[in-house]
This record gives sequence, C-alpha cells and structure tokens, in this order.
Amino acid sequence: MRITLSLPLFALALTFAACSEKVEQKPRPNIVFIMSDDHAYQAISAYSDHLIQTPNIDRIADEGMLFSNACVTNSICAPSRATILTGKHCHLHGKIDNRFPFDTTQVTFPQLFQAAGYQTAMFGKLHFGNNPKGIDEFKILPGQGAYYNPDFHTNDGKIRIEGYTTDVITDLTMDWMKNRRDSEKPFLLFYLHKAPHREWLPAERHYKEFTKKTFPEPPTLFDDYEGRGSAAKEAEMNILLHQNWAGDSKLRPEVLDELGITPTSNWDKRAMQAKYNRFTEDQLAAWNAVYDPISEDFKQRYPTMTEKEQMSWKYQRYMQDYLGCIAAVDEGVGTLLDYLDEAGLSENTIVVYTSDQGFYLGEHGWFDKRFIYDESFKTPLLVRWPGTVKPGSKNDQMVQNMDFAQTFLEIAGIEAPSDMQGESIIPLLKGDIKAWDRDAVYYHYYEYPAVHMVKRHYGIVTREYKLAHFYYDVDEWELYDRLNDPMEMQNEYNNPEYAEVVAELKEKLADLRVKYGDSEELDQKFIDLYKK
Ligand code: SGN
Ligand code: CA
Repeated sequence: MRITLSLPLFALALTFAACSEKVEQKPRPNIVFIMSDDHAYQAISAYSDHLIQTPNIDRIADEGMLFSNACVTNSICAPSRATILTGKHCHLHGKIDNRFPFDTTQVTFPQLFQAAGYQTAMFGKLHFGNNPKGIDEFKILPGQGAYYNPDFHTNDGKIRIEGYTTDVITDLTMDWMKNRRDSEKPFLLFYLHKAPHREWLPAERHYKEFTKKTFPEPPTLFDDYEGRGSAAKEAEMNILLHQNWAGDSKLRPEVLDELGITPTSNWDKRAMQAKYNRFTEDQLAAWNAVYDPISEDFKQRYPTMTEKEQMSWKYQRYMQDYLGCIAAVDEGVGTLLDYLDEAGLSENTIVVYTSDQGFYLGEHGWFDKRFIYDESFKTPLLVRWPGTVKPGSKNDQMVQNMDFAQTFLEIAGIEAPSDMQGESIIPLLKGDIKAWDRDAVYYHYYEYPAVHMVKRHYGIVTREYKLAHFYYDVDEWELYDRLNDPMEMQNEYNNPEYAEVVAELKEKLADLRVKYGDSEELDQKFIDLYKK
C-alpha cells in the first residue's frame, strides 16, 4: 500500500520524526532509590505534620507525587528488600522472613541495569543475608548494622568508619556521587538508611533537641484489643509491656534494680550495653550528659506513677528517640537533593523515597510492624520525576513494593523478566489512572513463632475492605471496613451484615493466591522448613 502525504501532513510527519529522534537522544534517566528502615508515614510531614517536620523528604512530594496507599507484600525488613529487588512475592524469592535464606538464583533488577550499561552503587542497610548482585560499588552494613561507628561490607572487604551512621551513609553516597560517578553513563543509586530502626539512637545534635519535646498521643494508645482476634491480643508489641526499659527507653540498667522494675525481656538490661561499648569516649560522655538526667528524673517520678502514666512516659521516650533519628535522615535527603540540583542532575533523575515497611507509633499501643493492619502494611512513597510527574500531585491507588523493579526497568527501557509479579506504576506517575486496573493486593506474613509473636497470616486488601486469615496455631479470619473503621478497631467477620462482602473477598483472595502461585502446600512447606 502506498501512502501519499499531503504537504501539511508531510511537514507534520517530519516534525514528529524530529521530535522522536530528540526523545531517543535524551540520555536514559538516572534513578536514586532512597529507603529508610521502619520509617512510618505518620512521621513524614508530607503525610501528616502532627509529629515532625521533614522539609527535605517533603520536597520530593512537593516537586513530585505522594502515594497515600503504597503498601508491602510482607511487613518485615529482609523480605521486603528481597521483594523490591526481585519484583516477586516472598513465597517465590524464598526470603519469607528475616531468618530464611534468599534464593540466590533469583534475578535482582540491579543485575539487569548493570548489564544494560548503567553504573550501579549501593550504600547503607541491605539486611539481605547476601552481598548485592549487579552493584559496581557497595558499602553495606552487616545485618542490622550499628548506629554509631558502623562497619561496612564493601567490594574489597570490611571497613569501620567513625561517626553517626545516618551521616556516614550520606557521606559515602555523596563521595561516590562527587568522585566516582561516571558522567558517560546513567546511574542507579541505592541510598539506604538504617535509621529509624530500633533501638532508635539519634545523633547528638538531635537527641539534645528531641529529648526535650512532647508529642501528641495517638487515640488508640490504650487499646485493649477487644473487637479483634487473638493475634492482636497475643502480639508482643505493646509499648508498656514489651518495650525494654533500659534497651528502648534508655534508662540506666541499675535503675531497674533500684526501683524494683521487672525487665520486659531477658535482654532488656543488656540491650544498650553493646551500643555503649561502641561509642567513643566523647560520644559516651555526650550521650550520658543527656540521658543520665532522664534516668534521675524517672527515679523521682516512678514511685507514684500509674500504669497509664508509665505508658505515656514510655511513649514520649519512644517518640523522642525515634523522631530524633528521622531528623538526621531528613537532613541527609536534603544534602542529596541539593547536590542533584548543583550538579545539574535533578532534571533527568527520578528520586524515590520509601521505607521497607510502615511502623506503629503507638497506634493500638504498639511499636514494630508485621501486621496487615494499615500502619505497618502501608509504607511511605514519594516520587519525583521532572517532566513526567506533575509537581504536588497525589495518588491513592494501591501500589506495592513489588512494583518497583518493573517500574524502574521500564523507565530505563530494559525488558523485565516475565516471572516478575509487579506492575509498572508509570501510568500512575503520568497521572493516567484509567490505565491502572488493580483493585486488590495480596499480603502474606510468616515470621512466627518469633520476636514480637505476630501470628502468620495472609490476606487481601481492597480500597474498601481488608480480609485476613490467621493460621498455624489458630484458624481465625478478620474483616475490616476500611472506609467506616479506618483505625481498624472492629473485626466484622462474624457480623451478618458483612456476609456477602466476606464471601466475595474470600473468592477474590483465593483467585489472588492462584494468580501469584501461593498455596496451602507452600504455607505448610514454610512451616515445616521453619521447624528444622
Ligand atoms: C530486632 C528488633 C525487633 C525487630 C526485628 C526485625 N529488636 O530483632 O524489634 O522487629 O529486629 O526488624 S532489637 O531490640 O534488636 O532492635 S527488621 O527491621 O530487621 O525486620
Ligand atoms: Ca524494617
């Protein structure tokens, strides 16, 4: 077939060809993936400023997009990281919990970037059990890492660097950006904070400030877990009952003996010792100058304190240290964003800020994560992509940590392996919600019996509802009406008014299990392997 173009059409076609050539010539975008550990979205002022101001992290949302329904497939550290890197649910990549080995035959997306000519680098906490693959230069903390004077595994062995870990990770990242970035290549950079992970040790400049602050209590701080199943009641995440007095609230261990306080765990009194041992003399002196008076003050108050007052006191101590850690993370993000501007890199660099999962900041009386309930199931997600994402935009679709790999690969023009299970969120970043058809996500948590004793469960979450099945040593179902009960206080599973919803969701959940290749056989396999 011959097509004859009229003159104006011909001109248009020429212009179009010129444009697409121009598009092709634009260098492939850089990607900066910033992730902190256990950073609750409640502690980012772009989401809510009732606890802390995070002006630098907020910049990413001001100049990009804020996701209010981003979530994880399994709310715990190493599994989340394995999901991010492989684009798969945990039952496929094998890292179902922090202890299980990762199946190293799995392809992780940095390997594909490296093969496609990207320069790749990673600094900070990976907590993956293995060194990363496909990374040209890495300096990663061993396991959980330390808050002060951290060790790092590097391409060339182990090193120790004196300083406050959040700042050290920022320095390492900036050093690579300034001195070893190859300006001929696009780059994929992982900037991964350990903070604000337990036991929440802020930098000196921040603990001096934050230990003086008082924070509002969440409405469910004194939750009695009525209205929910046995999992919420039996979980060991209550601030009063399970946060360590010495380890988490930072009382001097001998104060517990003096006051006759029963430690909350058998490691309570020694939990901070390794941290004190790691401090330099100056760091220890500075720390004691602020924290010793807290112990002294507590000694005076404790004898007349009610349990409720103890809970309030512990909550304040928790928030002071947790939020103090975030202040340094926010500063580090500011340093990096400023450098991208100065170096003229901002325009062609996608910046993502997220956490490996959400976290409880006293909601339901809790700290930690693990549950399918919102504060741990959801995670912060802020994305800046100049020219593509509209500044100041918001999105409430259910995107998952499983989606990063395919999103990044598509951005870089690299084909994603067909067994990845996420979806590219590029349509959402472009504001094209109609091109997005996901209406439910699948979740599966495994680490039980283990620290914090959150029972195994899997479930389905839609915009309106959440249905979860707790199994292993129980067989319990929970249903939450997300729109009418956003704090998830009432399990509606046995409420006849919701019978139809339950039936529909159970069917959908079964479909999702099939779609993603999860099954009762696999649940059992992971239980059996766990016992070995
Ligand atoms: C440690 C923490 C727990 C935490 C796990 C997993 N205790 O065991 O509170 O749930 O890590 O965290 S601590 O006193 O040693 O800090 S995760 O982020 O690695 O999944
Ligand atoms: Ca974590």
